[in-house]
Amino acid sequence: MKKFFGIMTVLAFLGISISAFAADKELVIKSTPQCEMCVKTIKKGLKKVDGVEKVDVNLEKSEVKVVFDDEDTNENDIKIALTKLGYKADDMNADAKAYEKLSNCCKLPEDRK
Ligand SMILES: [Cu+2]
Repeated sequence: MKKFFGIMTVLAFLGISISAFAADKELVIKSTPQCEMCVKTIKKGLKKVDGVEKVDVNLEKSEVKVVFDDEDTNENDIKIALTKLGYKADDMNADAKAYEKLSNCCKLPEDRK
């Protein structure tokens, strides 16, 4: 029984120290959203990434703000996920195929037909 409590104490201590390392982080990415449809696409798409907790898209500033748990994901993975939706993420280019599939209004002004 004494041993059991010993193990429980160690487990509880580990649990506390692990949760102490996991922190919510905020990331602001320069991107290329054009309209409300993009806002929806980006929010829906990035929320599918494990660890992403909050997504805000600022159309005026062309910024995507993401709050994430750094235990489950990282800045690079989030940026890659954004490019796979068809949008730029800082210096990373949008995935060409995903970009091609975007609605006309969601493409960059110079690419609209
Ligand atoms: Cu759009």
